[in-house]
Amino acid sequence: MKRELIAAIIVPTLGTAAFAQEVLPISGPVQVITPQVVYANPPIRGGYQSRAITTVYDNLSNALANGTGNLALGNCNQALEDVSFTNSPWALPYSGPRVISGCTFALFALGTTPNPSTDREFLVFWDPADVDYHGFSGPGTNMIRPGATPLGAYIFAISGIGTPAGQIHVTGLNVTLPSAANSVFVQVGWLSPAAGVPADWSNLSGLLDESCPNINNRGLVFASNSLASPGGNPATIGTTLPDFGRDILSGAFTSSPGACSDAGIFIGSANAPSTGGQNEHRQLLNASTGVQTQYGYQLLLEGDVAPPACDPDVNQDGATDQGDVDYLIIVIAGGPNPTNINPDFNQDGASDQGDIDALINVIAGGPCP
Ligand SMILES: [Ca+2]
Ligand SMILES: [Ca+2]
Ligand SMILES: [Ca+2]
Ligand SMILES: [Ca+2]
Repeated sequence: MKRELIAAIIVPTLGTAAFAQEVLPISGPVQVITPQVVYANPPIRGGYQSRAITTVYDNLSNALANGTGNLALGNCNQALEDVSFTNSPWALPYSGPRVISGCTFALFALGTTPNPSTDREFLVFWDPADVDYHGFSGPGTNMIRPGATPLGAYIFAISGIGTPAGQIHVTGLNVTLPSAANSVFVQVGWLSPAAGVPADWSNLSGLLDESCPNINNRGLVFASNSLASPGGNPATIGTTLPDFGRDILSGAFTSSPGACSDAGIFIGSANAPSTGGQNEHRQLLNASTGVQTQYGYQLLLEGDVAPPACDPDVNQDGATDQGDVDYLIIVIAGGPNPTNINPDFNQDGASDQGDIDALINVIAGGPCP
């Protein structure tokens, strides 16, 4: 049980088709039917039209090809990863709604084949205001504010995952980020079916799939999309700190943190993230590719991204007025275009009267096309 890293084979399974609900474990697509999401909170979505669904955080898509995607974390049933939208389409000052609607996450299983009667998988999304790797109330305390309400919590009862498990793709999530937050924390792991719907996700004591000390058959998969060196950012879209929370279920440790007495809770510490021992404020460095590399939890998040706002100051003189309309008319008529703007202002593929009309509308205070 001292072995903390267990190599697990993750078969590349993530397809490009956008199915409504799917999982892609090692043996091919398996539908995640709606009832398999047994709990979702909060089921609220704002009244706006969906735009393009795109990746807003990615520490997963390159991992199988680049040789880092087969590193699984044992001795724990849950992890807590920070996701910053720095280096993401959602980076502030992004002003549109930010709703996480899809997620791909990686789990591993050894021994018995996971099934809904013995295992459930969960994803919980936290407001960064409710989480601190250093301990929410100081060193030695829970990283998550006790009793806090998550931004969203999902339990999956997935059939058909073989051993080892792989990348699980789920859609239909509905997690709205606070407008001022440039990050979100993701709590992920394995829940006992007997746990039902936990009343307090900050404390899963007695509710995880395995008890403490665990038998090390259920874990989480880490990787580096970027092959960043130690201290760097393993994600290629978005950013994660080296830190993560690891709720250790090892019988090798007898004193807190990381002991059976705090199983189900992530215990914070003030120090830099540890690479070993029983400290639950951790980081993971590995050299599976021959070079020491910073790893993070293998995770990809998707959501709506509004197109960039249009710029009606097409002649770039600092004012938005009739001069811009005149400028666009000339460009569309085949005249000079010294500011090198794209005359297809409404982005419909043609440069014509419709663009002039759209520009007039924007200058009059209307929305960008
Ligand atoms: Ca991290
Ligand atoms: Ca713990
Ligand atoms: Ca102008
Ligand atoms: Ca046009």
